[in-house]
Amino acid sequence: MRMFTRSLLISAAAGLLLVGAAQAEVSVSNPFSRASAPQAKAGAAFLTLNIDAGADKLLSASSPVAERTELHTHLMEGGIAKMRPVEGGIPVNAGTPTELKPGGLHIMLMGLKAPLKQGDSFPLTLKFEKAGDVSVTVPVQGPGAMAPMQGHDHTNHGGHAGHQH
Ligand SMILES: [Cu+2]
Repeated sequence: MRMFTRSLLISAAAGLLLVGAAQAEVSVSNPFSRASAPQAKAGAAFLTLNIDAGADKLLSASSPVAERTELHTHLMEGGIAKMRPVEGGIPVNAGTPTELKPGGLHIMLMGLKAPLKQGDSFPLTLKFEKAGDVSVTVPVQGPGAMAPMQGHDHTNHGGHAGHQH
């Protein structure tokens, strides 16, 4: 009887742990990429990461469209923006969206197997420290796109900088 109670307690505790782990959910929103030039061997993917509780870390990413994928950030060096691999992953904390966007953090697609074409989309798998693998579909927008397509936004068409209505 004693033994029974004890094992019951242990499985109840294990069950709680499982529920606790499942509660922190990472969500990926607004993924987008940009069309690449025909000879370009690299592209980038941008997205927003959220977690509903606790913290996690984006460790790496992979996509069938690229031979290699790296997590990059931009740093200013002598007035010039340079890309650098992120050391130790990209943190995701509850309450603060982690934005990967042009000019900042991004997922670098290296060794593109074919040019990224506007209107196409490709799969991207993100590997998190706790959440494991999360797969998203990344739509390809125009070469100068700065944000995911909103559908009703006619003020910021990719590549039309300087065009005034
Ligand atoms: Cu980069």
